[in-house]
Amino acid sequence: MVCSDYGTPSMTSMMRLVVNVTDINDNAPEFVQATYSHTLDENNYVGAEVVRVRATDRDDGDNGRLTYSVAGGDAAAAWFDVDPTSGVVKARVSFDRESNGSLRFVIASWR
Ligand SMILES: [Ca+2]
Ligand SMILES: [Ca+2]
Repeated sequence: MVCSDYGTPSMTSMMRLVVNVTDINDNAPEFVQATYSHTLDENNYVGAEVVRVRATDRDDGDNGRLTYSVAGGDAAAAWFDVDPTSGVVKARVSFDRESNGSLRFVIASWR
């Protein structure tokens, strides 16, 4: 930046201005895939790993740090656990194909 006076001769002074742009939380997390489809053999053991989901967030620091949770009703939460940091989804129950052939649920990511 330069500052000048109106005198004759004009005198000037200069200074350096540094602007640091800080991050705000203006990006929502995005899942790498919009839909994950996975098959699981019935009569699985409780705690069997089903799938690993992953989302990314363009923000920095805490604004880009993610946590995962099962959304979309009590049934989904009764069927599956998702690790809040790793995104690994595990079965909470042993499934029986004859009573539940296809399970659909939603995982949300926050920050
Ligand atoms: Ca964010
Ligand atoms: Ca940002």
